[in-house]
Amino acid sequence: MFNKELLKLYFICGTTTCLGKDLYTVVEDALKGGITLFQFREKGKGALEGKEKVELAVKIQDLCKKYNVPFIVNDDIELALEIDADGVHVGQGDGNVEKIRKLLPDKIIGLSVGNEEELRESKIEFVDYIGVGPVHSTISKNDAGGAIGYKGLKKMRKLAPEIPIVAIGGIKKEDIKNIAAIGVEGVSIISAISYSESIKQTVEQMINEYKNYVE
Ligand code: TZP
Ligand code: MG
Repeated sequence: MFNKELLKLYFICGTTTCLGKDLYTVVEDALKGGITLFQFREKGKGALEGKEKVELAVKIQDLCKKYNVPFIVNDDIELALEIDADGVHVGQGDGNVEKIRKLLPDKIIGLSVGNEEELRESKIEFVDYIGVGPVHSTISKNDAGGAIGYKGLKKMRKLAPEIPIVAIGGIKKEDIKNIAAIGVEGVSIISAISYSESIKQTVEQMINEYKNYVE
């Protein structure tokens, strides 16, 4: 199910991180532009819960299926199991990835890793990819750790040469060629996509940025 190409342009969003726009339309526009993976991250003040959360998740999961883009659930393993999502993404505090792998043997599992210490303490052999960052400071996660910059990202690439890495945190179109040059597999983005006034075009331009990077 997982292949590292999926990380190229990984869009993350929920109803609280799209400026009050309709999440379905936001995701549809991003899919039209060519995102390679989507994460449903329904979090923070005003986030949907219970039945409403499940119903929206199913709606967006169906939409992603139409575009053949895997649908990943942030944190909520129960929801992922209930709706048979393509995978989950968890943070350092969201449980033991070895146990999560047992619950979801054939699904995509991603883990956030913020720094070298977290990398040392993580059982990355049980996950498909790690999300490394924040690379830059971010407005989208209030408990994010300190920004590691391109330098920190490079170091993490060196320390973890085998596991697929997706960079996260404050990433904009202009960062993509620099991040690709570091040799990580992709970028995951909330606001630079969800806040855009022309999401489809922004996503297309982001995909194009990879072409500006010549090895
Ligand atoms: N984890 C680390 S930074 C971050 C998450 C979920 C937020 C990324 O959002 P943005 O708007 O692309 O900085
Ligand atoms: Mg989490």
